[in-house]
Amino acid sequence: LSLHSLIEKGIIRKEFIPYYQPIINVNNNKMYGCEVLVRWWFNKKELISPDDFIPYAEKSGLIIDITNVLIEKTLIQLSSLNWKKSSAIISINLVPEQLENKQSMRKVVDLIIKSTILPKQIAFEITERMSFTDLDKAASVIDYLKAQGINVKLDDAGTGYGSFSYIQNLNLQSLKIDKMFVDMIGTHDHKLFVLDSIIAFGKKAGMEMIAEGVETKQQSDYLLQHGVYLQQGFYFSEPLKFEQFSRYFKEDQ
Ligand code: G
Ligand code: G
Ligand code: G
Ligand code: NA
Ligand code: MN
Repeated sequence: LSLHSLIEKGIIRKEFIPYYQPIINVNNNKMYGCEVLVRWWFNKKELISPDDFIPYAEKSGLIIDITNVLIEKTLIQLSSLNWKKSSAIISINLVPEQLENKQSMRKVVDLIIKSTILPKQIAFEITERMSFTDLDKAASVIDYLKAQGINVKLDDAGTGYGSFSYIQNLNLQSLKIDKMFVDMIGTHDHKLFVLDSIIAFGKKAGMEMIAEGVETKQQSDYLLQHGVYLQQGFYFSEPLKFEQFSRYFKEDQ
């Protein structure tokens, strides 16, 4: 069987499951929210990492159905935690192609509205690693989401296609600072001017900033000193399966 048909089968059998990585507000050590990261529970017996199927899923367009399964499960699982009572954000990855497709985004918005999770508790992360084919279309879908109360974050900021033009043309709420730049703290300090510039840029743009891939106290402290208090990474927690994440969530409340 080809990867294509295996993924199709996985979609029908809903084998794609969410893992959750906490995002911490270092100012008060409370959870700001979480990022949803997909895993493939293949044949219900083997856990497959996204690196082994996301690139193909993105190329083939199968990512759209995978994400729909993922969102459906996420809404069910997090509703069961009475998530609505918290003010935490649920951040979901989308590829540019998905965001350009208003009809498919409408379906996702309908799922959210029907759930007990509030639209303002949902955010979409849109990666800069891939380019939009139609920036105007993307801009109009982002405005539609905004009108519903859903925010959009620029993921992998600084690594890909034209962050400056994205930010000029799209109504984005947050910048997720890529791990690549965080990695320089304490290892390549002479390169920190890049990270510092991204932070200065985000501040000027009035955007919320989230640092990704934070692995050490030194990195966390540096980011906090420079005003980036929303942080995500192994220093705080790995992506957790639902059972573990629900314990984490309850302790945080
Ligand atoms: O979870 P992990 O760090 O192993 O993810 C590896 C890669 O897969 C990352 O680049 C991440 O952005 C991507 N990824 C994880 N979950 C999703 C998803 O639901 N949708 C998309 N498009 N990418 C995802
Ligand atoms: O949503 P669904 O019930 O189809 O998800 C499959 C089940 O398998 C979930 O309950 C999920 O928590 C569980 N699961 C996911 N990954 C693993 C794993 O690595 N090992 C085991 N034993 N169960 C897992
Ligand atoms: O592309 P995106 O930023 O959405 O993907 C996040 C990826 O980074 C996931 O695969 C997640 O498991 C991984 N990740 C999250 N925190 C850390 C970290 O502190 N260190 C490393 N090496 N990877 C991380
Ligand atoms: Na992401
Ligand atoms: Mn990211």
